[in-house]
Amino acid sequence: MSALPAKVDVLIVGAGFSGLYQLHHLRKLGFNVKVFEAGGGIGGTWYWNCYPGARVDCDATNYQLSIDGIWQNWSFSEYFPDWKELREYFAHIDRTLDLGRDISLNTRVVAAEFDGAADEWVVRTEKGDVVRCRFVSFCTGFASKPYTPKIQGMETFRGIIHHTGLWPQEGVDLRDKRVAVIGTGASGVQIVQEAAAVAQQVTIFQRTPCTALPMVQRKLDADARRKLKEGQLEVFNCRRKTFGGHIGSFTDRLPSDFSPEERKEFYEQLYARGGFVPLLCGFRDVYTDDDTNDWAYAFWRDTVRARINDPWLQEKLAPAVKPYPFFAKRPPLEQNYYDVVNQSNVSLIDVNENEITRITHEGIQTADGIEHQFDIIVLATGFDAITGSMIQIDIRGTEGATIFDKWTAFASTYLGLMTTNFPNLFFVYATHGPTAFGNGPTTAEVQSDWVIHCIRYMRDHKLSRIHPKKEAEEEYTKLVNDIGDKGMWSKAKSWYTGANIPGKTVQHLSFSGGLNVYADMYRENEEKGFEGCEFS
Ligand code: N01
Repeated sequence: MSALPAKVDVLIVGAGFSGLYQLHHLRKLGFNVKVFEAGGGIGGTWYWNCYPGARVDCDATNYQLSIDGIWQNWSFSEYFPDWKELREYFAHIDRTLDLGRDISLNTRVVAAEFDGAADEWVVRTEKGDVVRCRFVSFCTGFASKPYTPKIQGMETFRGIIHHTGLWPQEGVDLRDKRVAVIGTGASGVQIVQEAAAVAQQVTIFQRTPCTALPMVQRKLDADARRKLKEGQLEVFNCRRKTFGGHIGSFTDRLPSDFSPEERKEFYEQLYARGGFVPLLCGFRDVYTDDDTNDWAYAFWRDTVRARINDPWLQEKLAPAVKPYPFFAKRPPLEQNYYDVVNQSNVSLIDVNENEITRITHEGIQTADGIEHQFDIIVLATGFDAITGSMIQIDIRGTEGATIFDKWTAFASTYLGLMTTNFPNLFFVYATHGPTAFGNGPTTAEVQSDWVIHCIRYMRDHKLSRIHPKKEAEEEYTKLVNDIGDKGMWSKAKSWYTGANIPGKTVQHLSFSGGLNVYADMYRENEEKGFEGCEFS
């Protein structure tokens, strides 16, 4: 681990895709850069989320950085790689670019305060180290603050209890254990699939059914890898021009272009391709038209129900009445979730009918008075997403107020990259970026490019402070909210809007107009000399 310096040009917080990309490019430009990473390894989310079954829901060709020298010498073995292989990929990046010498692991940033007299940030770590920097860039991701619901008695449980986002690095053996999984988002679905194969018993505690789509996992043999490699540059060139930052975008097709039979056949083909992109992009108006959305849900529901034996379970997992607009919550990708629920060692408790009243020494007690005994309780309960990653840090700007004070009631940003009263502070893959709707590496690159170019511009023009104008921030924030209101996301309670966290303001936290539109907008901004910002 590197010794901490007293002063650097740029301090990056977080060693995931964004942090590594910025470190590499800023270092190449001659800046003195350090990365502080809270985890004991690099990889961001793939360091923390090492629970059994954790794997990415974007395909391997899109889920990588476009840095020259990295992609040419790397091939994934599966189309949707798991956390272990993703960690190997990050180790490859580290080795190839020799990044480690500028990364301090186990170094959690807890506070940052702007020193207006020096135009510098004073950053503090949990261990009490203090570092000064001209620029601070938060690459803390959208999911670095796990959410654990307050359940009475949690501390009294004598077995093993962990949140999926804080899974022990040494792992937890699920074999022959009685396992409870609370939560049925992507994390819950993934761990249930693994546990069902080896555990004595798995009990799913479900509050809202997810609408999981088939992953259609594929092993990539030498031939498949060669073909993907041949098309890789094309993927990098095209993905920034798509809505979600991955290949596959909305078409102009409408359901009315098809007869009912053709429409079903068309959707069956898309469904069979796997992943959420084909189905999401099948009809242009699935996000905006109620009839299209209802039809898409009904297709999904009937397809899933056909795999589930028990009628009660069918209704729990794929209800007759659409629980929320299809795609208004991010659909997990499943490999055999709707099959393993038929197994005799898997059961489901609907916490709406039979709520969790407390955690006991032995397990979980429900409202019907039954104490369900477990060896392991998995909290797959999600994250205080997007804003949470930054507002958990005591970041104080020119007025002395914190980011928490500023964003708690109403988040406002300029281009999802900066916010007023916090000069020389950048954030990416975070508040008001294309975050929830954008492929991670693409979003990281697109937004980081603006940050890198801005820092270079300031050096070239001998500027020491950048600050977004209030009117520019108001205008961009209005845009985020106006576009967000046109979609269906507010009709579901999810991390997209903060509705998954009790007491959190429900608002649009991501730019939902598409990564392509976002990229055009910020490019224009850059070409106009970072219009919307004041420099000194
Ligand atoms: O979290 P989630 P996640 N009692 O918020 C339930 C990415 N990711 O970690 O829906 C009972 O989706 C909650 O119920 P409800 C991916 O982008 C990706 O699974 O609020 N249940 C919900 O079912 C994903 O979208 C992968 O009613 C409670 C669940 O917990 C994002 O991270 C893998 C509860 C939380 O689901 C988050 O996914 C993993 C309570 N008190 C994650 N409180 C990949 O595949 C909450 N819940 C890449």
